[in-house]
Amino acid sequence: MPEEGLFAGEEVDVEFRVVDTTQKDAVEEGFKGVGGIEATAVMTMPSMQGMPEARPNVHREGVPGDYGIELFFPHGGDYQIDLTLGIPGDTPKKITFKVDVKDERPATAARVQPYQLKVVDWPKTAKAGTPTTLKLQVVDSKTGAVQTKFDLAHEKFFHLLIASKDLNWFIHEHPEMAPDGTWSIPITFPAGTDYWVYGDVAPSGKGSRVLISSVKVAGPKPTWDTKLSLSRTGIDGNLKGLLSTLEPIEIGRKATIQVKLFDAKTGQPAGDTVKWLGAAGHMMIFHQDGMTVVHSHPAEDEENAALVKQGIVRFTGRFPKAGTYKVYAQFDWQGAIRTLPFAVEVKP
Ligand SMILES: [Cu+2]
Repeated sequence: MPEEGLFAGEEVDVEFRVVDTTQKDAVEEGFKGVGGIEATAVMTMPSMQGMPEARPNVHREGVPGDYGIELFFPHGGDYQIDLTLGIPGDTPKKITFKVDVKDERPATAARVQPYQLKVVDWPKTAKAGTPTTLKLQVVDSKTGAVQTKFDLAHEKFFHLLIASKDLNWFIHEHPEMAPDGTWSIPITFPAGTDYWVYGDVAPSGKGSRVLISSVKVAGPKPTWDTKLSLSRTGIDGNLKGLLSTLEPIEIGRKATIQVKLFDAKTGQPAGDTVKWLGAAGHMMIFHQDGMTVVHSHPAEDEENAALVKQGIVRFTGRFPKAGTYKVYAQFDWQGAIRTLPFAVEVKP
């Protein structure tokens, strides 16, 4: 492992050695390295249910017995790597490693990610209030090839999130892909401003990640409040939510974020939300700079299922750095998707 540890947003080679404990090495101290192994690796995040697995490449190093796994961590947290070792003349062996990954290093923010989200054919004349088509491609940064194979995450291949740069306007859509890898969706932007475009995708075998791009739209300025004001109450239609954290938020630590739902008309707890896209709720957390995004879902266990029936939905989130975060929580309630906006501050 690199001495300084593992960080999100960087490609890293983690090495491992396989030895035969029945044979001493002739030259060096220790046991003899086992060469010629066919190894496969699967990387998952046990705390992020529903996240597609990554199948990182494993290669042989120069010394028999030494191997390297090519890893990329989309964000910080606890990862699990399951190795299956095909050993010549022996039965396959399974080995599990757990690794702790720190959040992105600020200095590497400009580093090229393995994949990029590209807006294609964006009309310079794109205007608020006029229907337009947003076209996107996921491009392999090294080869420039357009990615056409994706893994499903929460029932969709592509979760498109768009937010105004002030973060106070937000949509969550699912575009369609043409065979050449171009994703498109008809959209009418509400105001003339800059928008962040986020693609939450899992290129096949590479795991989930949020890729970021942006578009500029002409036209009249936003009519909504463009100030990012703190708020722990969110409302959409008659669904009202109160946001709280079960423990003080610590930068880079897992935090349980609770949303208590109410019917705003009756004041009664809203325990009648139903699953949408395979989860009791979806939560998108955006740092004020727009560049750090966390997509979170409630854990699928009996305790949470019982809480949901009382109108209490608990998400696990992570706040990688200090600042104000805009939070959107989405629920399927009484026949419509409700989007509740919140904003919380995370102190240094
Ligand atoms: Cu989605």
